[in-house]
Amino acid sequence: MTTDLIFIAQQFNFRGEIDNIKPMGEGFINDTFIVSTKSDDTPQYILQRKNTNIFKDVPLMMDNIVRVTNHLKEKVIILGGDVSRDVMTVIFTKSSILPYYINEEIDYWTMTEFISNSTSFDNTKDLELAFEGGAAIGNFQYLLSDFKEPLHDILPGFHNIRFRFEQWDEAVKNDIAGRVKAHSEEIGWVESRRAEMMAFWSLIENGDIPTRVSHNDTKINNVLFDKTTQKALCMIDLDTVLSSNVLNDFGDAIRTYTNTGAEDDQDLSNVTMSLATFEALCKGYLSTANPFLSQYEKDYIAFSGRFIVFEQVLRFMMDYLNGDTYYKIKFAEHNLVRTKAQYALLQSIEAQYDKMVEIVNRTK
Ligand code: ADP
Ligand code: GN1
Ligand code: MG
Repeated sequence: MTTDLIFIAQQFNFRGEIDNIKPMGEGFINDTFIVSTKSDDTPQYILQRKNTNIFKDVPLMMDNIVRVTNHLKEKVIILGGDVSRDVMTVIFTKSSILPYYINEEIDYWTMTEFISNSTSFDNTKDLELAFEGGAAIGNFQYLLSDFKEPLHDILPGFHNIRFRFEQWDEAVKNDIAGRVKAHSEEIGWVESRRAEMMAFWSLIENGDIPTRVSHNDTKINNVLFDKTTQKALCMIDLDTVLSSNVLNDFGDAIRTYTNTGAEDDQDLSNVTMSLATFEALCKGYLSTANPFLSQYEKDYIAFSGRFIVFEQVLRFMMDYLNGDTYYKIKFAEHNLVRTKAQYALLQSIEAQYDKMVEIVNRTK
């Protein structure tokens, strides 16, 4: 395994000599490794095997990422920032100058520069971090708000709830894993919210909420922070950058920043939405996003949390009904546990929704 990883890493045009390669991160989709180099003067690198079950066209995905990071770099230079730390840097292969390498097993590998002295968090109770993370999401969207080139739609229907309900209906009908009968309660959680979610979705379909470049996977460990100052540096994990809508990003931040428990907490009494964290996140986000957001977008900022957490309940439960084929699981009922924990979060958000709206109105 190690020999393979070294061989694969060596296909890329990085600086320095490899010292070691170790697994890294908690992602559910890709396999991530950190490549350390022998000298302190050369950077470390992130090597990833992309999940081709999910990302069916890695070359198109990497084309999106290269174009978006180039655009971000131009902006960072204009604004006098640090291009090596305020945006992710893609490393190309030595021989073909491609942003991916395909090995004999037809796995797709990519490399980026490890941003020096950076760290990420899997959850936060720290209000400063929530503010910083929110500001990083808004800034990412702001810097890309003038990116007008079409992006490849590499994940058709990713946050499209009409599409997700079509997949859901298939999953319930086919009942591949034979789990439908025993789980009518969880299925009911999704069904009872179908109408309100489709009503929200009509605002996207009729263009009231505009299409923009967004990240689409803004969970808290996809923001990098400076290890020393704890200031946010940039957004990473750009696989899901799409022309979509910015509410997906704020909604996923609500989902992951404000949860007082874990995404897969077995003790549901741990899982609530922290209103204080929501307020800090909202202030941070609007500090950078206010200038470009439309009134309609601002009006739905609080609802975006309900939308994305609902979608995640649906996606985890659907994967459970499908026999656990999408998300990596650590034990047999993991997707069911995740579904219940996300549903507890959804209920907590619903119960505090009026207060969330008040906070947005005070802040925007
Ligand atoms: P996954 O798709 O598995 O979530 P990520 O791209 O988010 O993979 O990487 C996993 C973790 O590795 C991140 O949460 C972060 O801690 C770290 N990481 C990834 N890319 C970088 C980078 N360019 N610089 C520093 N750390 C990184
Ligand atoms: C996946 O790749 P990762 O772990 O950051 C998923 C997200 C889900 C998230 C749930 C491409 O994110 O959409 O919200 O898990 N990514 C993809 O934790 O499906
Ligand atoms: Mg990630």
